[in-house]
Amino acid sequence: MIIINTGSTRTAFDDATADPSVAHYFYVVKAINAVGTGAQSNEIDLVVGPAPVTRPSFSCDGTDVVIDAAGDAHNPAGGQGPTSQADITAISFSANTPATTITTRMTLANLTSIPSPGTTFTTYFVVWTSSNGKTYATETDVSPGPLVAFSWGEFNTSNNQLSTFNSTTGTFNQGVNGTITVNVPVSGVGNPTIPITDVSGTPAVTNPYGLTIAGEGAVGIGLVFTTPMDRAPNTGFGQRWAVCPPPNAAPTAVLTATPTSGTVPLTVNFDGSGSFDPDAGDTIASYTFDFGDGPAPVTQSTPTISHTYNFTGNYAARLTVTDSRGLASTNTAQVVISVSPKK
Ligand SMILES: [Ca+2]
Ligand SMILES: [Ca+2]
Repeated sequence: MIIINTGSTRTAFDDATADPSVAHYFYVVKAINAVGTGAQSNEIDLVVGPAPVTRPSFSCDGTDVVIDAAGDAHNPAGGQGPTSQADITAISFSANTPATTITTRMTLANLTSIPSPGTTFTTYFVVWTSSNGKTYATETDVSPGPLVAFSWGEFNTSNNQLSTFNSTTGTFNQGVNGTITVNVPVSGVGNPTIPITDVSGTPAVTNPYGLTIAGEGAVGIGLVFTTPMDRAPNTGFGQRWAVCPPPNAAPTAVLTATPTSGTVPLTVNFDGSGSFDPDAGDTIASYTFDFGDGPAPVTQSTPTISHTYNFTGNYAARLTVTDSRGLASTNTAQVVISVSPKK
């Protein structure tokens, strides 16, 4: 079938009509001009895969708040050879209990102290904005030996360098999926509350990302390449941490109707305002009324509605509700409306 005639010169097409339950789509294209229609192209088979998983905007445990593909690091010196020592795949945040130390953890595709050819050292940054609005980073400088130095401080995003510098402790764990951890005192980054329970509040970590940057010469006095070897994620930022909202209990739907019986046509006023949610801070966001006599259910944000029954019979009118975090009631409130023939 023809799914689109673009009507103009186009070299790309986004097929928004694809059904995810269909495993294969086969496409051909034909060019059309004033002279006529050309022969069709070769056929291509596009395999439909699962939809990408949508990650929530925040994380409670801080594990892999940033994820990034392996195989996307490059050597700014132009040398041939491994770049996997600078290839970020994930970044996590954690804290001790009670929270006095934040630990950043960067995972690398294949971590080693041997820099990529043409460079002499590699610097690993984990960057984030704290609850005080300031941008901080941990920095790990690695050169062969291994010589490893851990530090943290405020971070200048215009030159990708720490603007305040504090030495600290950390770990350097080489190998496939190797990790670098760096410890930061909570008191040094504005004493954020860890965790917060308000998903709209400002947590300890907002806009996290990672950078790996190569250098030439000695660490600290050598040349630093301006183009990172890798950024994770490639654009944008990872999840906020640590946001741990309390468990969400379902709301309870309660329905009343006035009157509940009468002669046709019978107009009934329904009221769901007795519905409630047990969680502090949660409200009832929507009310779905099903009048039981055929029309589609009505969903609205207000608790009252009237409906006219035009035929005799007994109708089960039902109400379900949804709370402000999107959770539906597990019960269905029901009132039976008895509509009798006109006298
Ligand atoms: Ca990467
Ligand atoms: Ca709730």
